[in-house]
Amino acid sequence: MKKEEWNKVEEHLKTWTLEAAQLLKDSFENTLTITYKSHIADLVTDMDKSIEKFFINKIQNTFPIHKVLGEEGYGDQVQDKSGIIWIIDPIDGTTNFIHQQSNFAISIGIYENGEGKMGLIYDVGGSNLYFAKKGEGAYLNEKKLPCLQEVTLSEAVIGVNATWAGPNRRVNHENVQNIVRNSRGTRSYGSAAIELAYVASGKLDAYMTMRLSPWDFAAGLILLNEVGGVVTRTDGQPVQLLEQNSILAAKPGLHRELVDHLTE
Ligand code: 2AM
Ligand code: CA
Ligand code: CA
Ligand code: CA
Repeated sequence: MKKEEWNKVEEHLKTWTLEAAQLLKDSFENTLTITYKSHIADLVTDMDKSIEKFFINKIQNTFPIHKVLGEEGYGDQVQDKSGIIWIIDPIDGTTNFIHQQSNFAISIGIYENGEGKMGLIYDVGGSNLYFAKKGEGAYLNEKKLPCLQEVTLSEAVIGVNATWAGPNRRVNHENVQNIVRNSRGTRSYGSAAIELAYVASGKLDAYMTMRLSPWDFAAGLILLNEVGGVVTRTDGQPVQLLEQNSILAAKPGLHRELVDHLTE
């Protein structure tokens, strides 16, 4: 797609996001309808569904040939990476949205033939817009984000979910405990998109998590790419865009150190 067309996408993407964010803020006044998906900690509200439909409706009317892959399943059955695909998480951090009304985000990554072109993460409660365009850098609101500098584990603050610290079937938890002990500190925010945006903006030095879906990481990958962040699976292998992946996002140098610990 040509540059002018991408400019049009950017303009709409930002306008629609601010409209959707207002709908989310307005919903705090109303009673949410909450249901379970796969288990009791996997929640979905009527707002997750209506915000996804809001974006799909706008995209289909404005860019009819673009495809949409959304968490709540109202988009297209995307089988391959061809063409332009909007990968949408209408609310990332639904538990936070329900319990705290903060630390939840709208996350949208736009890919062309599998290549990340535009990523947006909007921290609705904090009114912070993280935005990146391939080759043009990443921004937090109006401020351009600097390239990430190398850091060692002993100086690093790492985003990690507490379930990792005990026995689990995915990683050797003793390796995770070594990382936790040898780091400066750990944090857990409950929104993968915000945690990836925090790595891109330097608030976290790394973020690692066991299993994310495309809509959780699609935007974050594009942001991190623009600031020199390294993102792989926790074993160091490349992330597959349309699959579930473990995710390890980190500053250069630290990423290598973390993979070494995790694969020990
Ligand atoms: P979600 O809120 O969009 O579902 C913390 O739960 C983080 O992990 C959130 O970013 C959440 O995204 C994501 N996540 C991914 N799969 C999940 C699942 N099955 N249950 C709960 N959270 C999940
Ligand atoms: Ca969910
Ligand atoms: Ca999510
Ligand atoms: Ca979601």
